[in-house]
Amino acid sequence: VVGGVVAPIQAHPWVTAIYRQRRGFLCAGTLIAPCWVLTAAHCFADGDPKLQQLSVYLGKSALNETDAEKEQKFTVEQLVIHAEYNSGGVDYENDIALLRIRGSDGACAARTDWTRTACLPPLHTKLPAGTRCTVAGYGREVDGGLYNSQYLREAKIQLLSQGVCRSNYAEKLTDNMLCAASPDWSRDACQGDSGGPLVCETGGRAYLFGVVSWGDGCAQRNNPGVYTRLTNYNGWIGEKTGLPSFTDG
Ligand code: 4AZ
Repeated sequence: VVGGVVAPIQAHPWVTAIYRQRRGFLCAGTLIAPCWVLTAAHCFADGDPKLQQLSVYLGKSALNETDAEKEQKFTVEQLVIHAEYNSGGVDYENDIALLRIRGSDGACAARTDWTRTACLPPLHTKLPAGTRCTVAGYGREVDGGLYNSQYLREAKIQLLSQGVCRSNYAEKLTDNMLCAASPDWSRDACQGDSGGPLVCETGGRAYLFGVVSWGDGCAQRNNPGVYTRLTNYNGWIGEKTGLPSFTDG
């Protein structure tokens, strides 16, 4: 996150850190049900990883520190990458994937002070441009930086209209994507934040509206951050998880 501030995991208790054996931190994700983490399909773009190579952590405020009291660790039982990822010749189209997680005791995530599920928006929710949102992640603090942030960070940004975003990105932007930026272009998601949450407030409650997906650089004028538009995927998430609550709103 560029232009953000350090945030304790309690402030974003659904944030998930996904690691790949021997490569270290891979991507962020968001816990949407005790057994299910939502992330970006492009995290797995360089070939399907062996599931045994993945590990998933909840309750992590710092990437390179272990706090056993707060953390929960999981293996991945199932990886579901959207079948139409990158379809129609459009990069990052349907940039969404699900991980089914399992603890060493066979259980899924337990709710604690540091871990809870994020809510998906009610069906047919539409948010106006200017809606206030927060992006969180462990990614780069500067555009082109070499290292991820040691600590989880957050930045307040706002939704852009699809028309304005299209004037920036033209055909690269589809209706399955949404754009957000800060009015002065100083705050944005960046490399390493992929898969993490964009949470926006509507009706006095916060919902998961986006998955960090792509953008032209980070915090560059007229290059907003682009997110997978989750309101288009209630049906897909319901179908893949078998949890009817997502489809029924
Ligand atoms: C990336 O490389 C990436 N500014 C993620 C988000 C953004 C740019 C790049 C948005 O994963």
